[in-house]
Amino acid sequence: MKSGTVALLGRPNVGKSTLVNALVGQKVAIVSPRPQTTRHRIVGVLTEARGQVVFFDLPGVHRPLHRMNAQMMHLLRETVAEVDVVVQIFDASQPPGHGEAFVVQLVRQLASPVVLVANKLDLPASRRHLAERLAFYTQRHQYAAVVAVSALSGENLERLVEHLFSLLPEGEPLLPSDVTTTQSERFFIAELIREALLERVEAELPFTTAVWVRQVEEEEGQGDRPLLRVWADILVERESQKAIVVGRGGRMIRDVGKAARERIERLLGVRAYLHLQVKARPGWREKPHVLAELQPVEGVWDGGEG
Ligand SMILES: Nc1nc2c(ncn2[C@@H]2O[C@H](COP(=O)(O)OP(=O)(O)OP(=O)(O)O)[C@@H](O)[C@H]2O)c(=O)[nH]1
Ligand SMILES: [Mg+2]
Repeated sequence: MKSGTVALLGRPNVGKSTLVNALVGQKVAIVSPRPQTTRHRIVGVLTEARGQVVFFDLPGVHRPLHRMNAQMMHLLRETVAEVDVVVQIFDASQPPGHGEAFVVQLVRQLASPVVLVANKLDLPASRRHLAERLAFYTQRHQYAAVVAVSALSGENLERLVEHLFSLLPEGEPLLPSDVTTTQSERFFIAELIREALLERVEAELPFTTAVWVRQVEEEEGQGDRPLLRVWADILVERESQKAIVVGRGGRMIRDVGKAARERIERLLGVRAYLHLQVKARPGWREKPHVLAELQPVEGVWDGGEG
């Protein structure tokens, strides 16, 4: 049996979380078209007859301008240094720039094998420029393997998994075979609310909002679907942003709540009531106690149903 850890490293928005979800075969990480969607280390587990891969989805590599972002980059560096294999992923539909060169600098400092993944192969711009964009990386680092995939369509993912299993050490599974993620249900609920929010807000709001689940109460529901009552705060930086998130006549917050509730119900196999409140917390991204509250509490969890 093969067993080990794999970290996903790359710029924001290249498709790390989409790829982890596709490889695990279940949504464990939220995805959005906004950069810096992932703010923590999210565990996704793939268990097969040939072994187990524990994936660490990570924030995208970016220049940190706030304490929160510095913590994100610290976690990222720490994680890539300790895993068995690193998957360096880039968006093949975009020309490489300084950011991509910086990611290469990071992997050049690592002792572990690095698999280079060109993602978004389904986009015509990726196919057109694939060879030259791969060369940008392969001229700068010796990769253990190179694969072009589409995390969205699933193209070539099996090849990537083959490479990963071949690079992982022999060993027994690290986690029980039915576990797909280790984040607590409460953290995942906060993330699903944030995902619904990220789809609906623009400009600086994706960066200045956070979701904190204050309380979850479980009651007996109908059939085998328990009823979850969730009280959550959406934090923003300023009163003016609060007005945007609430929306005219409360429209925006209602839409966010509805979308989040549907996802929570589908993914956790529950019925849910959400009580959302928007609160202005100036400077929350700099405050250690707020950042500590937003950490994913690890609790081994099999990822529910969907
Ligand atoms: N066309 C296409 N889009 C993709 C693919 N993979 C991801 N995307 C899209 O790219 C955007 C970013 O995807 P994420 O998975 O959130 O990217 P990420 O690297 O995790 O981003 P951060 O968490 O912000 O670092 C989303 O709109 C995805 O739907 C792909 O293979 N093809
Ligand atoms: Mg992500």
